Amino acid sequence: MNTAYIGIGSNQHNPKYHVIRGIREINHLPKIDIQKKSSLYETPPLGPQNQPNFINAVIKITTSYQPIELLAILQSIERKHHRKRVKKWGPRTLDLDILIYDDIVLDSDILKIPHPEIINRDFVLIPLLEITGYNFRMPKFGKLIQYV
Ligand code: PH2
Ligand code: MG
Ligand code: MG
Repeated sequence: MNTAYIGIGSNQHNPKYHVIRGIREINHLPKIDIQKKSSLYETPPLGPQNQPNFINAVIKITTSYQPIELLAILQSIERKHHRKRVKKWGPRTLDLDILIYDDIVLDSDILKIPHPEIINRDFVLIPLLEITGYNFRMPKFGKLIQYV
């Protein structure tokens, strides 16, 4: 079994609803079990400012899907939420990003693991650390904050 962390975001049409529904849909998948859920955070948009605030969260899952399969499954859930890929960093009904997958470091065109922006985004880091604890060692980036 593999462990992964998924970042969830929405800022369209009742974003809290999309985040909660998205988590529920992930939990219903046969090869995924949700282990932990962060709180839901309301966050100001990164990127274009003329869009609503986001609701963000992170979940920890165990799964027997391999990373590329997991990506395809998550994209199929995004599509169910009528996610349209219109504009980079623009508004979205549901965004499901693989943040971390075991200790894998992957740098392909369609998928980069760990997500390259994790350490630059408070709306990812804060919910991630809420569920991992501050002693979490992140693949590639190393230990975020070391206890002394
Ligand atoms: N996602 C983006 C662009 N900007 N801003 C916030 N606050 N939260 C997000 O999830 C987010 C964003 C593209 O994926
Ligand atoms: Mg994203
Ligand atoms: Mg995405």
